[in-house]
Amino acid sequence: MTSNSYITTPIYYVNDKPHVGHAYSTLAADVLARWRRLQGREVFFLTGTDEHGQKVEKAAQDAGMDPQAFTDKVSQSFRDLTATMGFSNDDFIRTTEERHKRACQALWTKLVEKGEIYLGAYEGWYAVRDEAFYGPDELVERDGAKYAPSGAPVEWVKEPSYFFRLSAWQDRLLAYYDANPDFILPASRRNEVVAFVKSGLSDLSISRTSFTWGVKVPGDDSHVMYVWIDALTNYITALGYPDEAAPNWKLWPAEVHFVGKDILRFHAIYWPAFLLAAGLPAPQRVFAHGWWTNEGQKISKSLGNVIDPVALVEEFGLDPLRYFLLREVPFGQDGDFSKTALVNRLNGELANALGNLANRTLSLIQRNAEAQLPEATAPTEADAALAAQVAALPGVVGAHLDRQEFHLALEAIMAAVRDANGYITVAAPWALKKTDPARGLAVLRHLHDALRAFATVLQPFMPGTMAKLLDQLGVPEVARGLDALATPLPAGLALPPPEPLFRKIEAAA
Ligand code: ME8
Repeated sequence: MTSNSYITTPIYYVNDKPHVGHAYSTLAADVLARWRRLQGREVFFLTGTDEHGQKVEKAAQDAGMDPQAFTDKVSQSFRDLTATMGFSNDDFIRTTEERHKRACQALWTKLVEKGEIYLGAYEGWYAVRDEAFYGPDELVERDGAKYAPSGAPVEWVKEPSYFFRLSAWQDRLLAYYDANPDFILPASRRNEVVAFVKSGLSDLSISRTSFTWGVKVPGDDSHVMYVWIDALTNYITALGYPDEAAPNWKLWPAEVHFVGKDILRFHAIYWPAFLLAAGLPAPQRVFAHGWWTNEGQKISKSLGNVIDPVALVEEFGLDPLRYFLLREVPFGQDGDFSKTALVNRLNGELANALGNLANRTLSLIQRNAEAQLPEATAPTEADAALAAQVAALPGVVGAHLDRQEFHLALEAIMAAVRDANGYITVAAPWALKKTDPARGLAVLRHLHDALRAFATVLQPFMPGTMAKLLDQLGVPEVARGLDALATPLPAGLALPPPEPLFRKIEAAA
């Protein structure tokens, strides 16, 4: 893996305000981006909004607004969410920006030059809600009407269209998947994509003439580009494409495109095909995560059960929400959102296990060690066992995050926190002040070292709360990277009195 890391989220349609599913995709990307920075890598982390196409044009019409004014407004609500969720994106792209139109037209022109695009006519099914074409054998029939597999209604479309020679890319895509076994994760999703490509690819309609809200096709103003070729191009626009001398271009190809499972086909089939056809490298990985349901039900506007991430942050706090979303469900699988489960994680793992461990240790340092970090002394067997587990943690967490196994990374951290709680219970430093004060201080030092490591590796998940914990532990800002863990803090360091890190919630609201 290169030392640069480019990490992206889907760009979200501005047809409606953001919900917890959108926050989830960007959260995963944020945690990986923060981890890479903690490793000292150069990172570029991108999110943004997808603003063209029929679906957005229709949403603007329904709102009685001009599409540009409408997209300005809704895009802002996604930008506001990045602040609410503490996202550390380096850029926020909008597909209505000039830089993006320029990139789309450049990519298109390149594909024309390479002989990959031809003019024809499209006749077939289209689902505006998915902004996707479907073959007749993919549709399901209900009450005499036809629907896409996603449940979206379809309409018959017949119009002139430019096509991308996708069918010619079938074997080269399969060869690419073969040569890059981790290009699509999780593996179950990879198998689905491979099977789909093996079943045969048709050429892809990549322009529309029946509406105008899109990027114009170079040299043919009667066509706008299909919203997916426009949307996918955002990932290279943001790095400066077509200016390959742009300072950020060196970050291509992306380390990971995070996407929901609903849009994997576009990212794992169309996108590498467009790129390879244009002579550009394909991304290193596309990770398709699962979908959240709400207390067992599909999240949908018509059911009125859309989960507002802003309300959750207000109710439970930002970091508990960030922790819960990545802890509760194996990343890649579907999950059910329940407030009871969130409260259980918050109370059990954050407030009790981690929060109490920090509070007990730091309070005892105030009382028994004159508020100063005790010296490191020769370890007992129990001390050495804890220290070894703690020392291994960055490597273990890093290996999981390299494969986007956020839940396993958090499980490994929590296992170490549980063991540290076992250690404090057995060592009982509160009882040692009178019987063996030197041992009491040594125990507190080992616990402090462990807490420092926990707080360091948890920063990407809970940046605000872990900054507070690192302050309480006396760790200077310059010593909060992974490398710094190798250098012990000096004995005698003055520590401030601790404050509770997490607020316990009595019962689910
Ligand atoms: O598809 N659970 O945008 P979109 C988890 N513009 N994730 C969810 C979710 C749920 N219930 N609902 C939505 C688009 N998501 C295109 C993308 S990219 C070049 C263009 C997340 O606004 C998930 O990541 O419909 C999904 O892929 C994305 O939101 C779809 O957002």
